[in-house]
Amino acid sequence: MTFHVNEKRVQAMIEDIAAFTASPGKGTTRLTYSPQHRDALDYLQGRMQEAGLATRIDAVGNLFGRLEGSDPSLAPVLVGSHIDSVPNGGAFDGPAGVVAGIETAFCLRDQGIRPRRPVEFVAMIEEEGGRFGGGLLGSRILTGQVGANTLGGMSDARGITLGQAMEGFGLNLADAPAAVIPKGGIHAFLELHIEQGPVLERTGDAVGIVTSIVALSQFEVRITGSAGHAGTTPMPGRRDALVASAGVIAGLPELCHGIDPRAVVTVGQLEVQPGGANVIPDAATFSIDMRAPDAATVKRIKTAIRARLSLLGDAGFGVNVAELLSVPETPMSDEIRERLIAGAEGCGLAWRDMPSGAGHDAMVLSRIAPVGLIFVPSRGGISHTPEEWTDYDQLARGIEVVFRATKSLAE
Ligand code: HGY
Ligand code: MN
Ligand code: MN
Repeated sequence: MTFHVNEKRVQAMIEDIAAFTASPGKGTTRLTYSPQHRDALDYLQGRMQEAGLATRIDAVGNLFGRLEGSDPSLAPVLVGSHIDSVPNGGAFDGPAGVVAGIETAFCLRDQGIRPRRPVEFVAMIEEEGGRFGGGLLGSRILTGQVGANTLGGMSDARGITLGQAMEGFGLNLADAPAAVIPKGGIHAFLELHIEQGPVLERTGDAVGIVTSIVALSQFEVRITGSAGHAGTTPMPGRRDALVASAGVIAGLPELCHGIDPRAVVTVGQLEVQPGGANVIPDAATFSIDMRAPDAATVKRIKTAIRARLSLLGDAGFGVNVAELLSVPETPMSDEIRERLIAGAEGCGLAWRDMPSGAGHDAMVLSRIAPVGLIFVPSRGGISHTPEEWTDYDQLARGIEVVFRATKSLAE
Protein backbone atom coordinates (compact mmCIF):
# COMPACT_ATOMS: atom_id res chain seq x y z
CA MET A 1 0.00 0.00 0.00
CA THR A 2 1.64 3.25 -1.06
CA PHE A 3 1.55 5.80 1.67
CA HIS A 4 2.42 9.38 0.69
CA VAL A 5 2.13 11.25 3.99
CA ASN A 6 5.34 12.06 5.87
CA GLU A 7 4.49 11.34 9.51
CA LYS A 8 7.61 13.07 10.87
CA ARG A 9 6.74 16.26 8.96
CA VAL A 10 3.19 16.10 10.36
CA GLN A 11 4.49 15.63 13.90
CA ALA A 12 6.90 18.56 13.52
CA MET A 13 4.12 20.89 12.34
CA ILE A 14 1.76 19.92 15.17
CA GLU A 15 4.53 20.36 17.74
CA ASP A 16 5.66 23.69 16.24
CA ILE A 17 2.10 25.06 16.27
CA ALA A 18 1.53 23.86 19.84
CA ALA A 19 4.37 26.17 20.95
CA PHE A 20 2.26 29.19 19.98
CA THR A 21 0.29 29.32 23.23
CA ALA A 22 -0.37 31.95 25.90
CA SER A 23 -0.45 29.19 28.56
CA PRO A 24 2.79 27.23 28.19
CA GLY A 25 2.68 24.08 30.32
CA LYS A 26 -1.08 24.38 30.64
CA GLY A 27 -2.24 23.40 27.18
CA THR A 28 -2.98 25.54 24.14
CA THR A 29 -4.45 29.02 24.53
CA ARG A 30 -4.38 30.71 21.13
CA LEU A 31 -7.08 33.35 20.91
CA THR A 32 -7.95 35.19 17.73
CA TYR A 33 -5.78 38.23 16.89
CA SER A 34 -3.47 37.43 19.81
CA PRO A 35 0.34 37.41 19.53
CA GLN A 36 0.11 33.59 19.51
CA HIS A 37 -2.25 33.78 16.53
CA ARG A 38 0.18 36.08 14.72
CA ASP A 39 3.11 33.71 15.42
CA ALA A 40 1.08 30.75 14.19
CA LEU A 41 0.12 32.56 10.97
CA ASP A 42 3.76 33.54 10.31
CA TYR A 43 4.80 29.93 10.83
CA LEU A 44 2.00 28.48 8.70
CA GLN A 45 2.68 30.91 5.87
CA GLY A 46 6.28 29.71 5.87
CA ARG A 47 5.29 26.04 5.68
CA MET A 48 2.67 26.75 3.01
CA GLN A 49 5.25 28.57 0.90
CA GLU A 50 7.71 25.70 1.43
CA ALA A 51 4.99 23.38 0.07
CA GLY A 52 4.81 25.54 -3.05
CA LEU A 53 1.68 27.52 -2.23
CA ALA A 54 0.95 31.18 -2.89
CA THR A 55 -0.31 32.57 0.43
CA ARG A 56 -2.69 35.34 1.39
CA ILE A 57 -4.43 36.54 4.55
CA ASP A 58 -8.00 37.63 3.92
CA ALA A 59 -9.71 40.74 5.31
CA VAL A 60 -10.50 39.11 8.69
CA GLY A 61 -7.33 37.05 9.21
CA ASN A 62 -8.16 33.70 7.61
CA LEU A 63 -4.91 32.37 6.07
CA PHE A 64 -5.09 30.76 2.62
CA GLY A 65 -2.45 28.90 0.58
CA ARG A 66 -3.17 28.23 -3.11
CA LEU A 67 -1.85 25.57 -5.46
CA GLU A 68 -2.69 26.79 -8.92
CA GLY A 69 -4.49 24.33 -11.17
CA SER A 70 -3.86 23.74 -14.86
CA ASP A 71 -7.25 25.43 -15.30
CA PRO A 72 -7.10 28.39 -12.88
CA SER A 73 -10.62 29.45 -13.82
CA LEU A 74 -12.13 26.51 -11.93
CA ALA A 75 -13.42 26.94 -8.37
CA PRO A 76 -10.83 25.48 -5.98
CA VAL A 77 -11.10 22.52 -3.66
CA LEU A 78 -10.64 23.92 -0.13
CA VAL A 79 -8.99 21.91 2.65
CA GLY A 80 -8.42 23.05 6.22
CA SER A 81 -9.77 23.89 9.64
CA HIS A 82 -9.32 26.50 12.39
CA ILE A 83 -6.16 27.74 14.12
CA ASP A 84 -7.69 29.28 17.27
CA SER A 85 -8.23 27.25 20.45
CA VAL A 86 -10.34 27.14 23.58
CA PRO A 87 -8.59 28.41 26.72
CA ASN A 88 -6.11 25.73 27.94
CA GLY A 89 -7.13 23.37 25.16
CA GLY A 90 -5.20 20.69 23.32
CA ALA A 91 -2.67 20.67 20.48
CA PHE A 92 -4.82 18.89 17.90
CA ASP A 93 -8.26 20.59 17.89
CA GLY A 94 -8.01 22.71 14.76
CA PRO A 95 -4.31 22.29 13.92
CA ALA A 96 -4.85 18.62 12.96
CA GLY A 97 -7.05 19.85 10.09
CA VAL A 98 -4.81 22.77 9.16
CA VAL A 99 -1.77 20.45 9.09
CA ALA A 100 -3.79 17.89 7.10
CA GLY A 101 -4.15 20.58 4.45
CA ILE A 102 -0.50 21.63 4.39
CA GLU A 103 0.73 18.02 4.41
CA THR A 104 -1.63 17.33 1.50
CA ALA A 105 0.04 20.23 -0.31
CA PHE A 106 3.46 18.73 0.44
CA CYS A 107 2.31 15.34 -0.91
CA LEU A 108 0.98 16.93 -4.11
CA ARG A 109 4.35 18.67 -4.52
CA ASP A 110 6.34 15.52 -3.69
CA GLN A 111 4.31 13.54 -6.24
CA GLY A 112 4.75 16.32 -8.83
CA ILE A 113 0.98 16.50 -9.19
CA ARG A 114 -0.41 19.57 -10.99
CA PRO A 115 -4.18 19.25 -10.44
CA ARG A 116 -6.59 20.51 -13.08
CA ARG A 117 -8.59 22.34 -10.42
CA PRO A 118 -6.82 24.75 -8.05
CA VAL A 119 -6.55 23.56 -4.43
CA GLU A 120 -6.59 25.98 -1.51
CA PHE A 121 -5.64 25.32 2.10
CA VAL A 122 -7.04 27.37 4.98
CA ALA A 123 -6.45 28.20 8.66
CA MET A 124 -9.61 29.90 9.85
CA ILE A 125 -10.12 32.29 12.75
CA GLU A 126 -12.38 32.14 15.82
CA GLU A 127 -14.06 28.75 15.32
CA GLU A 128 -14.17 28.20 19.07
CA GLY A 129 -15.52 31.63 19.95
CA GLY A 130 -12.98 31.64 22.77
CA ARG A 131 -12.40 35.39 22.48
CA PHE A 132 -15.52 36.96 20.97
CA GLY A 133 -18.20 34.38 21.86
CA GLY A 134 -20.53 32.35 19.63
CA GLY A 135 -17.96 30.61 17.48
CA LEU A 136 -17.62 29.46 13.87
CA LEU A 137 -16.91 33.12 13.16
CA GLY A 138 -14.22 32.78 10.47
CA SER A 139 -16.34 30.43 8.38
CA ARG A 140 -19.56 32.41 9.04
CA ILE A 141 -17.85 35.54 7.71
CA LEU A 142 -16.47 33.61 4.69
CA THR A 143 -19.99 32.45 3.85
CA GLY A 144 -21.55 35.89 4.30
CA GLN A 145 -23.56 34.99 7.40
CA VAL A 146 -22.31 37.73 9.69
CA GLY A 147 -23.01 41.35 8.86
CA ALA A 148 -20.90 44.41 9.69
CA ASN A 149 -23.15 45.53 12.57
CA THR A 150 -22.95 42.15 14.28
CA LEU A 151 -19.17 42.27 13.95
CA GLY A 152 -19.16 45.87 15.15
CA GLY A 153 -21.00 44.86 18.32
CA MET A 154 -18.56 42.11 19.30
CA SER A 155 -16.04 42.52 22.09
CA ASP A 156 -13.94 40.27 24.31
CA ALA A 157 -14.02 39.76 28.10
CA ARG A 158 -11.74 42.77 28.58
CA GLY A 159 -14.03 45.02 26.55
CA ILE A 160 -11.72 45.15 23.51
CA THR A 161 -13.97 45.33 20.44
CA LEU A 162 -13.47 43.07 17.45
CA GLY A 163 -12.61 46.17 15.43
CA GLN A 164 -9.90 47.24 17.89
CA ALA A 165 -8.45 43.72 17.99
CA MET A 166 -8.41 43.59 14.19
CA GLU A 167 -6.69 46.98 14.02
CA GLY A 168 -3.99 45.70 16.36
CA PHE A 169 -3.58 42.79 13.95
CA GLY A 170 -3.20 45.05 10.91
CA LEU A 171 -6.75 44.48 9.67
CA ASN A 172 -9.70 46.82 9.18
CA LEU A 173 -13.19 45.75 10.24
CA ALA A 174 -14.68 47.82 7.41
CA ASP A 175 -12.95 45.48 4.92
CA ALA A 176 -14.64 42.34 6.33
CA PRO A 177 -17.17 42.03 3.45
CA ALA A 178 -14.21 41.46 1.09
CA ALA A 179 -13.62 38.10 2.79
CA VAL A 180 -16.96 36.69 1.62
CA ILE A 181 -16.78 33.74 -0.81
CA PRO A 182 -19.95 33.45 -2.90
CA LYS A 183 -21.89 30.18 -3.26
CA GLY A 184 -20.00 28.09 -5.80
CA GLY A 185 -16.82 30.04 -5.06
CA ILE A 186 -15.29 26.79 -3.85
CA HIS A 187 -15.83 23.40 -5.48
CA ALA A 188 -15.80 21.41 -2.21
CA PHE A 189 -14.52 21.74 1.36
CA LEU A 190 -12.71 18.94 3.20
CA GLU A 191 -11.97 19.06 6.92
CA LEU A 192 -10.03 16.57 9.01
CA HIS A 193 -10.68 16.86 12.74
CA ILE A 194 -9.96 14.87 15.88
CA GLU A 195 -13.07 12.94 16.92
CA GLN A 196 -13.15 14.47 20.41
CA GLY A 197 -15.07 11.35 21.50
CA PRO A 198 -14.40 7.68 22.36
CA VAL A 199 -15.88 5.78 19.39
CA LEU A 200 -12.88 5.25 17.09
CA GLU A 201 -10.61 4.29 19.97
CA ARG A 202 -13.21 1.74 21.10
CA THR A 203 -13.92 0.23 17.67
CA GLY A 204 -10.34 0.38 16.39
CA ASP A 205 -11.41 1.96 13.09
CA ALA A 206 -8.72 4.22 11.63
CA VAL A 207 -11.10 7.00 10.53
CA GLY A 208 -14.67 8.17 10.95
CA ILE A 209 -16.45 9.47 7.84
CA VAL A 210 -18.94 11.93 9.30
CA THR A 211 -22.58 11.60 8.21
CA SER A 212 -23.98 14.74 9.87
CA ILE A 213 -23.24 17.38 12.49
CA VAL A 214 -25.62 18.16 15.35
CA ALA A 215 -27.77 21.28 15.56
CA LEU A 216 -26.37 23.78 18.04
CA SER A 217 -27.26 27.11 19.61
CA GLN A 218 -25.58 29.35 22.13
CA PHE A 219 -27.21 31.90 24.47
CA GLU A 220 -25.57 34.60 26.52
CA VAL A 221 -27.87 35.27 29.51
CA ARG A 222 -27.59 38.30 31.81
CA ILE A 223 -29.60 38.36 35.06
CA THR A 224 -29.69 41.60 37.05
CA GLY A 225 -30.83 42.11 40.66
CA SER A 226 -29.75 44.45 43.49
CA ALA A 227 -26.36 44.70 45.12
CA GLY A 228 -26.17 44.99 48.89
CA HIS A 229 -24.17 44.37 52.04
CA ALA A 230 -23.66 40.64 52.67
CA GLY A 231 -23.89 41.15 56.43
CA THR A 232 -26.64 43.65 56.97
CA THR A 233 -29.12 42.75 54.24
CA PRO A 234 -31.77 40.28 55.51
CA MET A 235 -32.24 37.19 53.30
CA PRO A 236 -35.95 37.81 52.56
CA GLY A 237 -36.30 40.37 49.83
CA ARG A 238 -32.80 40.05 48.46
CA ARG A 239 -32.52 40.18 44.66
CA ASP A 240 -29.35 38.13 44.42
CA ALA A 241 -28.58 37.74 40.69
CA LEU A 242 -26.21 34.81 41.27
CA VAL A 243 -28.62 32.77 43.39
CA ALA A 244 -31.34 33.35 40.79
CA SER A 245 -29.01 32.30 37.96
CA ALA A 246 -27.76 29.28 39.86
CA GLY A 247 -31.32 28.05 40.26
CA VAL A 248 -31.87 28.15 36.49
CA ILE A 249 -28.46 26.65 35.68
CA ALA A 250 -28.88 23.77 38.12
CA GLY A 251 -32.17 22.82 36.42
CA LEU A 252 -30.85 22.79 32.84
CA PRO A 253 -29.62 19.17 32.63
CA GLU A 254 -32.99 17.79 33.78
CA LEU A 255 -34.93 20.21 31.54
CA CYS A 256 -32.85 19.12 28.59
CA HIS A 257 -33.05 15.40 29.31
CA GLY A 258 -36.79 15.68 29.66
CA ILE A 259 -37.04 17.09 26.15
CA ASP A 260 -34.61 14.64 24.51
CA PRO A 261 -32.14 12.34 26.30
CA ARG A 262 -29.74 12.76 23.35
CA ALA A 263 -29.59 16.53 23.79
CA VAL A 264 -26.73 18.17 25.70
CA VAL A 265 -26.53 21.48 27.52
CA THR A 266 -23.46 23.19 29.02
CA VAL A 267 -22.83 26.37 30.98
CA GLY A 268 -19.13 27.02 30.44
CA GLN A 269 -18.90 30.70 31.26
CA LEU A 270 -20.18 32.61 34.31
CA GLU A 271 -19.30 36.15 35.34
CA VAL A 272 -20.50 37.64 38.64
CA GLN A 273 -20.64 41.39 39.32
CA PRO A 274 -19.54 43.36 41.21
CA GLY A 275 -17.49 40.38 42.43
CA GLY A 276 -16.89 41.26 46.10
CA ALA A 277 -17.07 38.33 48.55
CA ASN A 278 -19.13 40.48 50.92
CA VAL A 279 -21.38 42.03 48.25
CA ILE A 280 -24.69 40.59 47.08
CA PRO A 281 -24.25 40.12 43.29
CA ASP A 282 -26.37 42.48 41.25
CA ALA A 283 -25.49 40.86 37.93
CA ALA A 284 -24.63 37.42 36.60
CA THR A 285 -23.80 36.71 32.96
CA PHE A 286 -23.57 33.13 31.73
CA SER A 287 -23.38 31.11 28.52
CA ILE A 288 -25.72 28.23 27.58
CA ASP A 289 -24.52 25.83 24.85
CA MET A 290 -27.35 23.59 23.60
CA ARG A 291 -27.07 20.73 21.09
CA ALA A 292 -29.39 18.04 19.75
CA PRO A 293 -29.67 15.85 16.64
CA ASP A 294 -32.03 18.37 15.02
CA ALA A 295 -32.87 22.08 15.13
CA ALA A 296 -36.52 21.44 16.15
CA THR A 297 -35.34 19.82 19.39
CA VAL A 298 -32.87 22.64 20.07
CA LYS A 299 -35.76 25.07 19.50
CA ARG A 300 -37.88 23.25 22.10
CA ILE A 301 -35.01 23.47 24.57
CA LYS A 302 -34.59 27.20 23.90
CA THR A 303 -38.31 27.80 24.41
CA ALA A 304 -38.28 25.91 27.71
CA ILE A 305 -35.22 27.83 28.92
CA ARG A 306 -36.76 31.17 27.99
CA ALA A 307 -39.89 30.18 29.97
CA ARG A 308 -37.74 29.40 33.04
CA LEU A 309 -35.95 32.73 32.69
CA SER A 310 -39.20 34.66 32.34
CA LEU A 311 -40.17 33.44 35.86
CA LEU A 312 -37.15 35.40 37.11
CA GLY A 313 -38.54 38.42 35.31
CA ASP A 314 -41.84 37.94 37.14
CA ALA A 315 -39.86 37.79 40.40
CA GLY A 316 -38.40 41.24 39.73
CA PHE A 317 -35.06 40.37 38.13
CA GLY A 318 -33.80 41.84 34.88
CA VAL A 319 -33.45 39.12 32.24
CA ASN A 320 -31.61 39.57 28.95
CA VAL A 321 -31.03 36.68 26.50
CA ALA A 322 -28.76 37.13 23.47
CA GLU A 323 -28.55 34.30 20.91
CA LEU A 324 -24.92 34.24 19.81
CA LEU A 325 -25.10 31.27 17.48
CA SER A 326 -27.71 29.00 15.94
CA VAL A 327 -26.82 26.38 13.32
CA PRO A 328 -29.18 23.61 12.16
CA GLU A 329 -28.14 19.96 11.92
CA THR A 330 -25.95 19.63 8.84
CA PRO A 331 -25.74 16.49 6.69
CA MET A 332 -22.39 15.98 4.95
CA SER A 333 -22.36 15.71 1.13
CA ASP A 334 -22.79 12.12 -0.13
CA GLU A 335 -20.46 12.80 -3.06
CA ILE A 336 -17.68 13.99 -0.80
CA ARG A 337 -18.29 11.12 1.62
CA GLU A 338 -17.86 8.73 -1.30
CA ARG A 339 -14.49 10.34 -2.13
CA LEU A 340 -13.36 10.02 1.48
CA ILE A 341 -14.55 6.39 1.64
CA ALA A 342 -12.70 5.63 -1.61
CA GLY A 343 -9.62 7.27 -0.10
CA ALA A 344 -9.85 5.15 3.05
CA GLU A 345 -10.48 1.93 1.13
CA GLY A 346 -7.75 2.84 -1.35
CA CYS A 347 -5.19 2.62 1.44
CA GLY A 348 -6.83 -0.33 3.19
CA LEU A 349 -8.01 1.60 6.25
CA ALA A 350 -10.98 0.52 8.37
CA TRP A 351 -13.55 3.32 8.43
CA ARG A 352 -16.99 3.88 9.91
CA ASP A 353 -19.90 6.23 9.46
CA MET A 354 -20.40 8.49 12.45
CA PRO A 355 -22.31 11.63 13.49
CA SER A 356 -20.51 14.63 14.99
CA GLY A 357 -21.57 15.97 18.41
CA ALA A 358 -19.04 18.76 18.01
CA GLY A 359 -19.61 21.75 15.75
CA HIS A 360 -17.15 22.33 12.92
CA ASP A 361 -16.46 24.90 10.21
CA ALA A 362 -17.65 22.26 7.71
CA MET A 363 -21.23 22.83 8.89
CA VAL A 364 -20.98 26.50 7.97
CA LEU A 365 -19.12 26.06 4.66
CA SER A 366 -21.86 23.62 3.60
CA ARG A 367 -23.86 26.80 2.84
CA ILE A 368 -21.65 27.54 -0.20
CA ALA A 369 -20.25 24.15 -1.25
CA PRO A 370 -20.49 20.38 -0.70
CA VAL A 371 -18.48 19.44 2.39
CA GLY A 372 -16.87 16.38 3.94
CA LEU A 373 -15.54 15.80 7.44
CA ILE A 374 -13.23 13.00 8.52
CA PHE A 375 -12.32 12.09 12.11
CA VAL A 376 -9.18 10.56 13.53
CA PRO A 377 -9.16 8.92 17.00
CA SER A 378 -8.90 10.89 20.26
CA ARG A 379 -7.18 9.12 23.15
CA GLY A 380 -9.78 8.51 25.86
CA GLY A 381 -12.24 10.61 23.85
CA ILE A 382 -10.78 13.65 25.59
CA SER A 383 -10.67 17.13 24.02
CA HIS A 384 -10.72 20.82 24.99
CA THR A 385 -8.11 19.99 27.63
CA PRO A 386 -4.28 19.86 27.63
CA GLU A 387 -4.53 16.05 27.72
CA GLU A 388 -6.08 15.95 24.21
CA TRP A 389 -4.04 13.48 22.12
CA THR A 390 -3.94 11.65 18.80
CA ASP A 391 -1.01 9.34 17.87
CA TYR A 392 0.93 10.70 14.92
CA ASP A 393 0.53 7.50 12.91
CA GLN A 394 -3.24 7.76 13.41
CA LEU A 395 -3.19 11.38 12.25
CA ALA A 396 -0.98 10.47 9.27
CA ARG A 397 -3.45 7.78 8.17
CA GLY A 398 -6.30 10.28 8.28
CA ILE A 399 -4.25 12.77 6.25
CA GLU A 400 -3.52 10.08 3.65
CA VAL A 401 -7.28 9.81 3.13
CA VAL A 402 -7.57 13.60 2.83
CA PHE A 403 -4.71 13.64 0.30
CA ARG A 404 -6.35 10.97 -1.83
CA ALA A 405 -9.79 12.56 -1.68
CA THR A 406 -8.34 16.00 -2.48
CA LYS A 407 -6.43 14.59 -5.45
CA SER A 408 -9.52 12.89 -6.81
CA LEU A 409 -11.67 16.03 -6.37
CA ALA A 410 -9.07 18.26 -8.05
CA GLU A 411 -8.26 15.97 -10.96
O1 HGY B 1 -17.82 23.50 20.38
C1 HGY B 1 -17.53 22.76 19.47
O2 HGY B 1 -18.22 21.82 19.18
C2 HGY B 1 -16.28 23.00 18.68
O3 HGY B 1 -15.21 22.49 19.40
N1 HGY B 1 -16.10 24.39 18.42
MN1 MN C 1 -13.05 22.69 19.70
MN1 MN D 1 -12.30 22.21 16.45
